[in-house]
Amino acid sequence: MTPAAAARHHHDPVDPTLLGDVLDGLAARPRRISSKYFYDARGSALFEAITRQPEYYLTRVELELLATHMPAIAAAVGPDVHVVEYGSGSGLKTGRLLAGLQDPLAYTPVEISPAALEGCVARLRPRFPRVAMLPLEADFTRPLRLPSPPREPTRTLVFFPGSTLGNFTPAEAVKLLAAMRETIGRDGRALVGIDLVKDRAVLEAAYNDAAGVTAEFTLNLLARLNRELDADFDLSAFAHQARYVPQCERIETRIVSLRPQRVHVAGLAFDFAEGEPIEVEYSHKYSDQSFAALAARAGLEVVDGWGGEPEGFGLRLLRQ
Ligand code: AVI
Repeated sequence: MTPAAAARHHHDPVDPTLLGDVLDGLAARPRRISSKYFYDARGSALFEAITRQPEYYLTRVELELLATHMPAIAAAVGPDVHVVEYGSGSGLKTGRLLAGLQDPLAYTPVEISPAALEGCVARLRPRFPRVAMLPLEADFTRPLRLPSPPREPTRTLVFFPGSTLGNFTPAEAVKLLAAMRETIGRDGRALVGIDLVKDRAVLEAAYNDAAGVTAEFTLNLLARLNRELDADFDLSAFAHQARYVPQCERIETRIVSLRPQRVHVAGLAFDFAEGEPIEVEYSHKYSDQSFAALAARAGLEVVDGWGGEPEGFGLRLLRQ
């Protein structure tokens, strides 16, 4: 048995979806593994650490926007809403939203991970005893059947902060926004955080922090594959690379092989040339025009917004 296999508990079953996606992705050209696989326990902790890096302005600015503009957001959204959050986050942004809205009726975090859902609700329940906590274990990229609040809400408000939308390709983002449109219904709203197109140096610094936390976050994917798929990636022989591609208005993150090498995953061999990349993440950046056009493809209209060029990040309110 390899050390990686020994480190994995015997009773931990291999996730067949992860295995299939990774084998397909490594066989493809260019090689590609989805950024959704970054978030094991260590990856989630490293992401939290990224949000505290001085170069990673996204989280800081979005929290400031919520602090400054919450009264205007609350007025635009109205009272007695059912807040539905896509993902369950750290709770910091959610706390600001729930504290600032007028008598929110219910809160539904939507997550695939039951542990993350439980943690989120356990953190928020004591702070918001009057808000019904109705967690939903589901994949938010599909239309959702929402749990019913104790009373009829005025409307549903989907909250999708963090520019997580930017991690989807434009086609996937349109599908996700269309699913969101179904979920909010006729009179609902969606409050979406988007990172804005800006100076290349600022963008690249945010994804190449000086402390190396983002590099560790990216390479943790290989550590996960070593542990969960009995792979033998040598983490010192691969490097994190994040570059802004202006034609596509996105940061593209890759894991690059530093030398010719053979890697095994679940008993299969993969040969890497020196410099050969695995594409792992897109982080799309938007202008007001490009975001409005994306939303329109999903049948949604931008009706309000907070944050623009000076802040470098925006919150946008959408409706059908
Ligand atoms: C979660 N998501 C919006 C982050 C981003 O900015 O694309 C993930 C991340 N990747 C590297 N740093 C942060």
